[in-house]
Amino acid sequence: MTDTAELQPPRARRRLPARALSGLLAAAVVLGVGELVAILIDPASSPFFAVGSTTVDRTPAWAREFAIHTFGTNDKPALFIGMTILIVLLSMGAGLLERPRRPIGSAMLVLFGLVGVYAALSRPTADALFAVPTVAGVIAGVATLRLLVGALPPAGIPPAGFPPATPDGALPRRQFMALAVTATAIAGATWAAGRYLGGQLRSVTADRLNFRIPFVKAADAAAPIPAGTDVGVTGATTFVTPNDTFYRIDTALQVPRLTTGEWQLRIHGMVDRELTLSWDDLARRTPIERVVTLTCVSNEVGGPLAGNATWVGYPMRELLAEAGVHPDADMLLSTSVDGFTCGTPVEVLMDGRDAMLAVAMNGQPLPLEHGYPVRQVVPGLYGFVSATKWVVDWELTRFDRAQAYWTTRGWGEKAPIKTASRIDVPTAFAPVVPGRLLVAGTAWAQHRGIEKVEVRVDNGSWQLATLAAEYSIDTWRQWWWDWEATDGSHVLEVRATDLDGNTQVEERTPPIPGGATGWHRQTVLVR
Ligand SMILES: Nc1nc2c(c(=O)[nH]1)N[C@H]1C(S)=C(S)[C@@H](COP(=O)(O)O)O[C@H]1N2
Ligand SMILES: [Mo]
Repeated sequence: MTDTAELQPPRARRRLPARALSGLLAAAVVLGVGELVAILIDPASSPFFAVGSTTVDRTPAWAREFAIHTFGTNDKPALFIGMTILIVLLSMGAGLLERPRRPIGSAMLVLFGLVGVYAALSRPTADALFAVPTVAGVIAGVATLRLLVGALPPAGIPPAGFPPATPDGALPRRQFMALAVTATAIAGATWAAGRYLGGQLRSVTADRLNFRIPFVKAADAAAPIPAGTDVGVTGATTFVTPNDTFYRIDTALQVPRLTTGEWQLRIHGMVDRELTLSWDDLARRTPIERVVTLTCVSNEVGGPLAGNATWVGYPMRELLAEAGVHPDADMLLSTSVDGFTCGTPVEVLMDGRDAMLAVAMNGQPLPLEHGYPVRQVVPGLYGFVSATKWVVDWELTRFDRAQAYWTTRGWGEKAPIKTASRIDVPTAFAPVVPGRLLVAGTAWAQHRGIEKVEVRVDNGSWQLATLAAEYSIDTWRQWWWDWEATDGSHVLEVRATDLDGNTQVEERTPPIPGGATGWHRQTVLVR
């Protein structure tokens, strides 16, 4: 043992960084090459995004809630950062373990590759070719690792035929550096080319620029938004949410790119007539324009996951009637081009409310993140059971036969939006001076409508807030209340009552399975 240690070149331990770097570069080459090859197959087949998406799909409900609660709509960047940290650590480990005659690191890369292949093949839209980007990436990555580690002076006794390390390690070091720079360049170039060309090849920008918002006849237009739907207080929720601040929630790590030319909607299952609609078939129909407030079931009490927009679209009811829904079909299972599904009660879609296949949002073609070119908007239901973006398939089925994406993950089956209210101003712990103060916020109970909003201070008696003008029962309603603020710390609370007479309950329950309950509370420091 002592012998071997003595034979060890003095610089052996210093090579740890080089080994770790080798592993890191090998992993970068796997991901870069994988990304480039994926453009030939499908963006969803890229090893990085396939693993990310499969992680999202396999995330247990509590972890998703934790992620949304902690990171809000930044849950995607948070996932990417987490994945990157894990990849960096594992690949450095692989590099440290790799030896010319003991390719443990290479074996680890192959193992990670198997995970990547498994993830790619389990994408909802996958075929066998989805394995190719990861396999190509791993081959390139293992070659990179072998070359880099092979160029390092041996750490122990030089194997037969291998030149012993020069005293200063000059030659192997230069060779290693050259290889490392090459590997960095390859990884960077393939990744950049994959992302860039993938985006160009599947660009929908031109399609969206040429998109003509359907002309809505006066009789089918949304009623004008009266003055007075807004409270007009800085910090209070505006009645219409601009597209660029509209909350975005979905499982799509890469925004699906679907042109109007590629878009089709297949209607099948328990129907009299199967239909496949092209964009032109859809655009021939008569559009309606409506103002509807969307809400995410994951919204915590007082949370930001709700938005209100003017939508132009085609009534879902008419398309369902055309297909002829069987009387015993009670679920519309809608599928997005990326495989996400929603199960919506047929009854709700046929009961006369303005459920639509929306194609425009606030006077713009749908933004890509909000479902371009076609998404569903169903007043009164949470997004996860109704608001399928990039929708391409409708299957008429039954709740006792089929399950949608979130119901298989512990969420409710049928999910009407719960009555909710929120204090927007003053914000939590905002410094406030004593005197008259406007408390303002929003409240919603889509498709039932808001009857009243009440506010109380420090467990006092409930006071009626003033309601802003009502637009419709499908939209939220802003409110304000005059408060004579006195010195000290105070707790403001709000509760709303809908037009069915349901008042929000005090009991706090989490968003899962059917939406949070409880009163929004704001602590205010007055001095
Ligand atoms: N294709 C697809 N559509 C989807 C989702 C999704 O993950 N994928 N999420 C749903 C959920 S949970 C909500 S709350 C709404 C949010 O719509 P928005 O992002 O336009 O606000 O979209 C719904 N439609
Ligand atoms: Mo949601």
